[in-house]
Amino acid sequence: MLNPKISKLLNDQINKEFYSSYLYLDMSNYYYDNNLKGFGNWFAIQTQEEYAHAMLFLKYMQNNGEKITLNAIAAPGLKYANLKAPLEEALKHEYFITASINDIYAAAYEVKDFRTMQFLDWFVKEQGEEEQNTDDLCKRFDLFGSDPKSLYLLDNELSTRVFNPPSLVI
Ligand code: OFO
Repeated sequence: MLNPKISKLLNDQINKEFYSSYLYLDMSNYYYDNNLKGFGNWFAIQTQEEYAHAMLFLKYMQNNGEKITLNAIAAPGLKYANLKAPLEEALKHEYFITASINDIYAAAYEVKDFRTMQFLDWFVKEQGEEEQNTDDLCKRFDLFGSDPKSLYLLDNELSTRVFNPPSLVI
C-alpha cells in the first residue's frame, strides 16, 4: 500500500499522461492537415510514448495494490495560429509535466517513499530528454521553417522517426 497522497498524485499523473498523448495526437493531426507528414509522424510517435508513460504509472500502482480511477480526458481544444505554434505549446506542456513529476517526487520524499522515488527517477531523466528534444525542434524550426526547401528537408527527416518502447520495466 502506498501513502494515500502519493497514490492520488500517481493516479492523477495517469490522466496527465493520457492527456499528453491526446494533445500530441491533436498536434499530429494538425500537421497532417497542413501536409507536413514528417511533423505529423513526429507527434504521432510522441502520442505513443505518452500512452506508454500512462501505462507505466498504471502498472506501478497495480503492482503496489492500489485502486486506479480512470477520469475523463480533456479535449485538447487548442487553435494553432501558425506552423510553429504546436511546437511552442508542446514545449510548454513538457515543462508542465516536468513540474508535475517533480511534485510527486517531492511528496514521496516527504513521506520517505523511496520506492516511488526510485520509480520516478526514470521519468525525471525522461522529462529532461523530452524538453531537450522539443526545444531542439523549436530552434530548428526557427532556423529552417521560413525556407520551403529547408522545411521540406526537415519534414522528411522527421518522417523517419520510429517508436521505441520505454526502457523502464515495471
Ligand atoms: Fe510523459 O513524457 Fe513528456 O510529457
